Parts: sequence; structure tokens; C-alpha cells
Amino acid sequence: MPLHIVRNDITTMKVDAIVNAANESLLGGGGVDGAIHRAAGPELLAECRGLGGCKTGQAKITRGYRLPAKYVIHAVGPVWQGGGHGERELLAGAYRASLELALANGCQAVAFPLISAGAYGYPKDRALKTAVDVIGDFLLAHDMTVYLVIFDRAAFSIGEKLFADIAAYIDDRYVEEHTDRREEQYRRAMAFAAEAPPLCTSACPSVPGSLDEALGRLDESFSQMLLRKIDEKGMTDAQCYKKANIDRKLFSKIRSDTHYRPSKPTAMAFAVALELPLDEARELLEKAGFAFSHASKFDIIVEYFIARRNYDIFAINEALFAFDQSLLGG
Ligand code: AR6
Repeated sequence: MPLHIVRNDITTMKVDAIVNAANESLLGGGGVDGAIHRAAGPELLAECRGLGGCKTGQAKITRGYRLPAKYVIHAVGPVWQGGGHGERELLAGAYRASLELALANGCQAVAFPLISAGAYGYPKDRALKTAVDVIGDFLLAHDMTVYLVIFDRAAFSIGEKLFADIAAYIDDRYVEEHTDRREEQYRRAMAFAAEAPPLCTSACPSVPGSLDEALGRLDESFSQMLLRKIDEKGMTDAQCYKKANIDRKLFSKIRSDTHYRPSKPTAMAFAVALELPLDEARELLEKAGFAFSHASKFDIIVEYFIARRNYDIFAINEALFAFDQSLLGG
């Protein structure tokens, strides 16, 4: 089940469990910790008092009291000390421990803040990357819906270099699309068409004689091509839809309906999950009635990653998010 990156106040999330970015005492503090305790009421602190604290890189669970969420999972992330003190492993540990607790308590939907990325000073882009890596790995093996709740806009600014690269790529594509060169090409094509012999009519073998005949020549559908490519890649259905960040129910719909028309983000998510080269990704999109458009930032970003054979859907979604686009899959 998918990972969603959302901008929200975590205390309002209607999920089974929200995760708190706590400290080792588990006795409250500022930031998201303070907000959660205020919203849950004093009973939360009373329960926390009985837990005997929690080590960095680990997590403990309590009830949610006045929160919409049934549980609070208190995770303790590391204080950033420059990166050479095992911070990444400790942060990854805090996410993993929280996910395991959620699983053990039957949670189907969990919301995380960006642990350590506030008072603890962990650089936001690295904190986001670690969160996405660990949650992504976990979701490949388990059915759960995970929300990564980001409070402030700056947290989305992904690694500076990647961001600048994509921005330049988008600019280039826009420039290409809006220069006269295209108009010139169009004029030349029209001139050529004027000189070309007339198009063949019903005598041509490739032109169907009747509508029935035309409909009888239906090509392979999106669903058929998708299932064929899954087999060719030696993937299982579950591996494919999980990698595409697509819900199992949606996948079964596509599987059972040969003529299912997916949305463009869904079709693109499958192209990424199947790790298709750009020409095959275009072909799959076409089956769903779409094309990569250079008039859309969304399309340009996805194309940018596919062209570089970077098929990490979570990295693509980080980039889409950074440019205020909707996400793939999910
Ligand atoms: N909803 C979602 N995210 C939030 C919210 C909210 N309501 N409020 C803040 N954030 P921090 P840490 C984001 O400082 O770095 C506490 O005092 C915030 O923008 O809450 O792990 C504890 O008791 C940031 O991106 O946690 C510890 O002593 C992220 O949540 C210490 O701070 C985490 O920021 C833990 O520091």
C-alpha cells in the first residue's frame, strides 16, 4: 500500500496511529511533541510517565486519548551532530521501530512527522530521504498506508543539485516547445504534405472497409500490455503494484478489466515500476491514451527520471512534491 507525502498538522490526522518526534524522557517537549500532548490531553503524559523513557533509535506506543488517532507511537530520533555519529542509522531505526509497532498493533494507516528535522537539527533533505527510504522498504513487504506529514514548505526542497537539474530540464523543455523552430517544422511538414501523393482510399489494404472491421482490429490494451510486461520482467503482480505505489484494489480492477483506462499518473507509475526505457514508457502511456507533454511540469519531471533510468518512485515523488505537482501512484 502506498506512501503519501502530505502537508498537514499531524494532530488532525484521522489514522490508526500518529508518530511523535519525542525525546528519551518521553515526558513531552516543544515542536510536534508539544502539539501532540496539547491535543491528546493530560492523560497522554500520565501514560508516558509509566514507560520509563525510550532510547534513541527506538519507539514506544501509547493510546491517543483526545486525538483522532487511536495510538501515538513515540519515536526518538538522533540529535544531528554533523552526520558522523551514526545519525542515519539511528533515524532509520526510529522509523523502523515505529513501523514494527504499528504493524504489531494492527494499524493500517500511520502518519509520521519528519523526525529529528526540527529541534534536533537533522538536515531536512537528508531526513526526508531517510524517511522515504525506510518507509519505502517497509511497504514493499507489508500492506499499510503511510503518510509522511510535512509541516513546512522548506522541507520539500530536495537535494539542491537534483532540484537545480530538474528546474533546468523543465526550462529547456519549455524553451524548446515555445521557440519558432516548431512552427518552422510545422510549415515544412505542411509544404511536404501539399506535394505528397494523395492518401490512399478504401482500396488500401491497411484502411478497414467498415467500422466493424476496424473495431475487429483492436490493438493490445493497456491492461494486456501491463500484464505482459510484468510477466516479461519476471515480476509478481504484488511486486509491481507495490513498486508503483498503487493500491492493491486499483490493481485488481485493472487486471480484471481488459479495457480499463487508468489515469495518467497511474500509467506513469507502472512505467516506472516496470523500469521501462523511455520509448517503451511512451508506448505504455499511449495504450492509456496519453503522451508525455512538454507543456506539463508533471510530465517533464517523470520523463526526466525515466530518461536517466532512475526508477525510484519515492525520489520521483519527492521531486514532484517539490515542484507542487500531484504524485505518482497512491
Ligand atoms: N505536525 C506535523 N509536523 C510538525 C508539527 C505538526 N503539528 N509541528 C512541528 N512539525 P521537532 P525533532 C515538524 O522539533 O527535531 C521536542 O521538544 C517540524 O517542522 O518537533 O525530532 C521533543 O520533545 C519538523 O520538520 O522534532 C524533542 O526534545 C518535524 O516536525 C525534540 O523536540 C520535527 O521537529 C525532538 O526534535
